[in-house]
Amino acid sequence: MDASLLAILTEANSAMSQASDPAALENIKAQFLGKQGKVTELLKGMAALSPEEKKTRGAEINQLKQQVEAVLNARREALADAALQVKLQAQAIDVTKPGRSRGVGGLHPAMRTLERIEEIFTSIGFDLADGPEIETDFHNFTALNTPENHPARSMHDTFYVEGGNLLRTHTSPMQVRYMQTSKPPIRIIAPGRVYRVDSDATHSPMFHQVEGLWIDEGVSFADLKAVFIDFLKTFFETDDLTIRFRPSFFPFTEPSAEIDMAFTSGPNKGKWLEIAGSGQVHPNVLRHVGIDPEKYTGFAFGVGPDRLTMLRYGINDLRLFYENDIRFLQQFN
Ligand code: 2U9
Repeated sequence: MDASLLAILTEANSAMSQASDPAALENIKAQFLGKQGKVTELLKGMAALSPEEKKTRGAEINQLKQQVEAVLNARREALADAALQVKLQAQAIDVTKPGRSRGVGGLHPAMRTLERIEEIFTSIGFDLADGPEIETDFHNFTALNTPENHPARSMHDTFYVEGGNLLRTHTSPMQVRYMQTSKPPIRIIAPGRVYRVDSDATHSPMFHQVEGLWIDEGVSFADLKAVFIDFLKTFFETDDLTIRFRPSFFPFTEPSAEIDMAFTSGPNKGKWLEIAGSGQVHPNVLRHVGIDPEKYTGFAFGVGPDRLTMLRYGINDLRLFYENDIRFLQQFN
């Protein structure tokens, strides 16, 4: 190759290596290999040469053309490679990073309390009772010695559904059903949802109850006190409680008592809180399910677990239970 051809090659090489993207490179290619490019013009200029000269000059220009093409292809590859590297860098995934956590759900505080109460009572030999939330009048009221004209039966207090049935107003009908199909000794705990026509700042139309029942020969009010006081101490994980049984009235128990509890230390020291109802099962209730009240006696109690949950966790507003605000719920995980 003579000096003028080598100069073209050097010029192409330097221009192409300075092209910073494929479009610029294609422009430069046109300057050398395009229709009016420098190499093309050289080829056109051969027309005037003799056959002998065409042979040697043609070979030289072809060599130049091949070398310019080689430089072009090398630069094309380099640019494509650089572009790929940029893209890969942008899409890079650090596989050593920990995965994105999905977050672990937790039990609602009301359910935690229900499960805790169930655990405490099953650990001392109580069985779990279950039953429907839509109940008959017999299982919800009549069997529980509730008079026909009792206000609890009114439309203002009870949700009635088609066919004369109702949404259970307490968990007692589960125990009625259990007693209908089992013989004493009966030791059961009945947790679940109950419904009442009641809705304001401190009442929800649906709330939870847990009731307990122990029927056997010679079961007395003293047994009720022993079992329930022991339950409260286990539940609150302290012996530091005072408890009083305050005389009351329920159609299904006689005698009946409400159970109040006071903390003997801490911010609530000395304050009485009503936490349960209880009593000796009324003889009429036993008769309704075919158990002889001359032979068997028993006690029953009912607690509102939502109340216990509020006490245990220091929650001051019942409505927090039903708003399902994740910031509230996450505190119990
Ligand atoms: C049978 C016989 C008797 C369960 C009882 C109470 C008293 C009571 C309330 C406590 C808080 C309801 O959720 S609450 O508002 N319960 O006062 N419950 S005795 O008596 C029974 C249950 C079943 C067969």
